[in-house]
Amino acid sequence: MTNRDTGRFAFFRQVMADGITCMFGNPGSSEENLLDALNDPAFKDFSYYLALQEGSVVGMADAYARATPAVQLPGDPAPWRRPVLVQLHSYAGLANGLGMMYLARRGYTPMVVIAGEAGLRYEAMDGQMAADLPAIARPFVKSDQNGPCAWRVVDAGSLLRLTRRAIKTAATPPYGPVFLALPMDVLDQPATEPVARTIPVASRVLPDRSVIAAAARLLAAAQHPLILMGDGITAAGAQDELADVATQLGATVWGGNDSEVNLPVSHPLYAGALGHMFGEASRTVTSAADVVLACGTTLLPEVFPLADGVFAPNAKLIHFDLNEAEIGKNFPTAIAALADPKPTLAALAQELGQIMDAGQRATARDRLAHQRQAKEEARAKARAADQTAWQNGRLHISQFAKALAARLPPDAMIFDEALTSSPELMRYLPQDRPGHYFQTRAGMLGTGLPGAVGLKAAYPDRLVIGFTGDGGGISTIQALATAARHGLGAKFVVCNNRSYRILKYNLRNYWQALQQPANQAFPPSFDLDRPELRFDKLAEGLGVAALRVERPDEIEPALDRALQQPNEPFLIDLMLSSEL
Ligand SMILES: Cc1ncc(C[n+]2csc(CCOP(=O)(O)OP(=O)(O)O)c2C)c(N)n1
Repeated sequence: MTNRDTGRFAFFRQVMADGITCMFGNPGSSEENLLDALNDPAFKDFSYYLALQEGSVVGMADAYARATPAVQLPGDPAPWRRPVLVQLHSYAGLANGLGMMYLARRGYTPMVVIAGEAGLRYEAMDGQMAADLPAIARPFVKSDQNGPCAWRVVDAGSLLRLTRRAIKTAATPPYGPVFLALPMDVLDQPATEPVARTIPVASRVLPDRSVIAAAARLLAAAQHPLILMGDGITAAGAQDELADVATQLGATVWGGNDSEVNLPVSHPLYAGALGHMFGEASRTVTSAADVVLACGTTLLPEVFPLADGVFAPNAKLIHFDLNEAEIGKNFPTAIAALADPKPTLAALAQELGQIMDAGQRATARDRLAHQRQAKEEARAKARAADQTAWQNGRLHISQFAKALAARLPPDAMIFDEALTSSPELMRYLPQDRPGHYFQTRAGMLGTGLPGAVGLKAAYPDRLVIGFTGDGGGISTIQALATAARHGLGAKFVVCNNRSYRILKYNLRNYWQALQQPANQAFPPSFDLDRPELRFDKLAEGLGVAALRVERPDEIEPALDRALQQPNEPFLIDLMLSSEL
């Protein structure tokens, strides 16, 4: 038996046979035999993206997987989304990566995380770094009917079986991260299993016609229909079907866990995301409806949700989702069905087309016209306010956004962790094409810089721009070194307001709820002005050229410089006001 017949080589043969071509990681001694195998010429087409802290490793991998479409390779019965492969080091690397794994779980990212262990033979010794890795990973991985999907390979005869199980589970909707612990001595044993192709479970689930018909009847008769949607729409590729249902009903569409382009932002019926913080803020929208169609979303994902009074007392809730756990989780439903949004919304649109009468259609058209006008007016007002802000001669984020928008090619990709700067930025930047705009999600800080690197790894030929706040940027600043090392020419913009500004907004809300004055002092820990964070200098220290922009007249030259070399990563440190 040659060395190449051992598990550490077989592992990569298996993942490559499944069409996985790269891995994001940060190495340690307990993965050394696995990484050593990668030097084999057989794996020369397999890329290892090194990131210098695990938050960055998993953040990059998450964005890479979000941007990577389903593909059909020879032998596949249908296209499917390959999970992204992540390698972390023992408990130490795994623990550092857990926050971003939570992001991947909430965001339904197909992801296989592996970590090495010194070896089963040391089991009784409790040596340095000994830890129950699957137990650490369990709360952060996808669960199936058998429980949380975190496993440990203890026998060489099941290495590929478990590798395939991990790939299949991560890649079967609803997607999510799974974990596999790989002890070194198991990987050093001969692999006895043949490589066999993995196939995820086909799950284009369409409910019975009677269920669709009942939902269509409720929606057609609604006076105030509302659609709540989330990233389950993008996971199913159901944007067109959603637009069709919304348009027929003239129903406004709001995002729940909405961080992808689930409906083009310019669609007249798209009203925005409900927001991630306060159920009280969402209630104005949710309680005004008499029939609510929820599809591909959690209800509701705020940090401080409302337990009661979310929906009107007699409102009817219809919930279609591929994640059974989300359906009827918090609120009673009138119709609840395990359903893939794409065929289900297509069937619903067809049914509505047949049953809506002339009066219902006319009312739906009125609703649409009214919503279109309200949206256009709000947008014009916001843009006018931006113009006024430009008069005072100070750098304003919307000025930068407008200048950048004028230069973006149609296939540019944007990763948005601009947080409090995001609304002004996104008034000008496109968010209409699925797969071209990605927002941060799940409350994990530091997704912006690694997010841009992950997108650029997935699409090296496209212009990728990642926005972050200074708080987010500093927490995963090492991502820049990955861009420099691997020649990933992503462009980074730090919206530097020298504060954790969102925490100030949220605390002000809290004061308001307690009827306290709004002009109190904020905790000093919300400020990032001491020491001054020089992102331009930090970037240069990590191998990325950078410029600081402090005045409006510096915007155009900075953009000229940033966009000059497509393959060169570049950072703009945008000095914004810290005012609320
Ligand atoms: C890992 C992690 N640490 C802390 C937080 C809490 N937190 C959420 S937003 C935020 C501040 C973000 O500041 P910044 O990125 O500068 O954006 P800004 O609010 O100024 O727009 C913090 C500290 C978090 N969500 N995750």
